[in-house]
Amino acid sequence: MEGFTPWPDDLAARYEAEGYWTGRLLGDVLRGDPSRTALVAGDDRLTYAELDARASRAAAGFLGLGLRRGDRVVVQLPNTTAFVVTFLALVRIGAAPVLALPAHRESEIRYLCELSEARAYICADRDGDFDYRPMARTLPVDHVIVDGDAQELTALASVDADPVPVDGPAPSDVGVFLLSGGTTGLPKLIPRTHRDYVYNLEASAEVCGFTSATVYLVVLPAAHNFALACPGVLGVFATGGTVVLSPSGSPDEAFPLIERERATVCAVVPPIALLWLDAVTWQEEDISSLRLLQVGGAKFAAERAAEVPDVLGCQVQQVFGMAEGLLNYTRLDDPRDLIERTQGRPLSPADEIRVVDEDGKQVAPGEVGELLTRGPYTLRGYYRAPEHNARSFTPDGFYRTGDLVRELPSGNLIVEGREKDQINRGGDKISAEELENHLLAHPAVHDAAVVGIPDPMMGERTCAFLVIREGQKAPDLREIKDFLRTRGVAAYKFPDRLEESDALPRTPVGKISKKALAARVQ
Ligand code: OOB
Repeated sequence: MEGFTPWPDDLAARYEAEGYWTGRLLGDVLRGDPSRTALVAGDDRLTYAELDARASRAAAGFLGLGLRRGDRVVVQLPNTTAFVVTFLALVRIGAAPVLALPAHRESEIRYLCELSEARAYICADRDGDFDYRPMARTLPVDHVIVDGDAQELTALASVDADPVPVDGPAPSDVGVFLLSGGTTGLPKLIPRTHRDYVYNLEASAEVCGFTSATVYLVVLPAAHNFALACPGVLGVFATGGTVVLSPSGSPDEAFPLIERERATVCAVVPPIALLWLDAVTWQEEDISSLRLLQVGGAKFAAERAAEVPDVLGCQVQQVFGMAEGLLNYTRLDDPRDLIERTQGRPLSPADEIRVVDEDGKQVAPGEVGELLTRGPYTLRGYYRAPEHNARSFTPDGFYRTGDLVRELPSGNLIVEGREKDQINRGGDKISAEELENHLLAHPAVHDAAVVGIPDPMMGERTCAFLVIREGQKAPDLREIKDFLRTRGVAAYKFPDRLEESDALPRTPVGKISKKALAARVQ
């Protein structure tokens, strides 16, 4: 595929020879007993046989529409049966889903359709009070497919045909595109091949002890890597367990599902874990079936991690992962101290880790530095982004994560901070530059800079510093949010706080000093 950077031949040969890469495909992950429950979502309860049949029929339907191996399809669906069936059907025919989040709006979706030259866009009719259809009608794609009330558009339910033999993808094909958190003006697409993503989910399932007895509750968007494949929905399918979809992580929705389905595992971001630690005092449900709570996406404080076993009655696992690839997990049998204080260690024996200083030199053991990595499931380049790739990778193919870490003698990593210009708002990633560009488009704004400010619940919140044009009235936070909404920006990127400034502080080389700005709001 043009725009995709493959692994070099010598490493590819090694990953195959050492068994990391197999011939297994994403479309073949349904490996449970045909009569057992694979998926519970709303009123749906599907066995492996039923889910497999649904995916085969949808795959035939997509072929009937003219979608083919190598095509890209932007998929924006909430945690519903439709998401799971659509994902499986597309990967079976080798059309790669581009996994947008339900919170994305026109600015993000249009860009994703254009960058990927998507053939189709698949969405729900609505999400709360947001109607996806007016936006969908304006997108540059051949097919708009809607789950629910499709109006004059193509209904997802009508994309259904008798199964046909499928000339499937090759294991080395790009199977799915994930979204990067973003550090530049525009988000980036992460191509994940069938063989690297299958390894990602299978190895994760093994490390996390998933079996056919696992009942996995999904509370994060299933389109996010953590809930999809770490080990996530796909890791459960590959080991024959049951996936239960929850619309959100709110205890009102999640706890009754845990009780009813006897869920054993759940993956959450730290704000949800904190909420659950409080919620047990007022929620009445029995959540004693829970055996493992995976916490990741942002740093989870050691003190809070230590409370999980007593308060929620289950083990805690810290997960420090990224859509780009590398996954770090605390192991289920790690000493308590490592589980609480560290963000885990690399999933694979073939993951290569370097911790380096500003000059790219390895730091002394135990010192803080930037984490670089390469391995059998870490990308070698963002899709169609040659200039960005030149900066994001070392000449020998290590991905520069932008995360500052310390490596312990055990190999466990502690995340100490971040070098990239990104805000991590409770696991949601916001590119400062992307938001600044939107703010600069406001007629009253002369200059803008965005920084994260510490927050006990979210880890960080977003603070925007604005320099107002002479003679203009400064917009307040509500006006700025309305302005961003009209521009079609996802709401999680809206600033939480505005500060007016006469001028932005600069570093000696003339760049805006985010450190000085962050210090101002402390
Ligand atoms: C996960 O993936 P992304 O792509 O949304 O974000 C990756 C970034 C990391 O580079 C790091 O900055 C931050 O999120 N992060 C953490 C963390 N987990 C992720 N920072 C501190 N502590 C952690 N435990 O967020 C993701 C992907 C797969 C599994 C889990 C999380």
